[in-house]
Amino acid sequence: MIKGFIFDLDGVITDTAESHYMAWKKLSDEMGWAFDHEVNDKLRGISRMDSIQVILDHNSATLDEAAMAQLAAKKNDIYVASLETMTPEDYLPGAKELLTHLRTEGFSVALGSASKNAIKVLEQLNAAAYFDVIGDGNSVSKSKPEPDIFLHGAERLNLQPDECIVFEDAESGIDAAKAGGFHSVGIGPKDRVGHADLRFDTMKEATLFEIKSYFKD
Ligand code: B16
Ligand code: MG
Repeated sequence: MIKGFIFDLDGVITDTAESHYMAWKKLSDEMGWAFDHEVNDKLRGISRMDSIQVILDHNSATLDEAAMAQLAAKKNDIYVASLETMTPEDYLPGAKELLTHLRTEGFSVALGSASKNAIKVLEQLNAAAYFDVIGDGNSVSKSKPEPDIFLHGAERLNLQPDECIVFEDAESGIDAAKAGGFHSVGIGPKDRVGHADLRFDTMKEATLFEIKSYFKD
């Protein structure tokens, strides 16, 4: 029986992918690295340090750990500054409605984000009250596709993985949900999240009615 929901943040509750893109693009331009939306899509759901490694690999470049950390911090400063303009108007269509519905129906709800800026994003959206548990990039050391962030959420909600549905927009996020024994809902195209139990193109279609009809018993 489904008792809880665990939500990814970026790409499910709000669309920060473009803000991450702008920040990585600025850094890449300064460094003379190639970076485009196709590479940016590979960064969905993965940690900041894994992200810079993907960009380096794309450019056949190498840097030592300290230099990578320094550049990742620089990118983060640009990204965090861009979050200042985010407001409670910036939920993805349908996300706030679903979170509200889950609250009125008494489901347990956790956040399971790879982002170390998740609290800041929730503050900007005024979304903290929708979550019983907040799991973010500071909560676990192994990032998606490892299931740790979702297992952390389920444990804190006092639920078993098979009592929870994970919502994710990243291929690595659905992999993580499956590895942990969770039910999964993918938000986005088939070639990215087609391996989820249930998939919607956008959060707008992901109503509690649709979800309940699919996961009944
Ligand atoms: P930060 P999610 C992820 O958030 C993003 O999808 C991913 O692009 C980003 O690299 C990662 O957070 C780390 O973010 O640099 O803010 O710690 O989708 O897991 O909510
Ligand atoms: Mg995401």
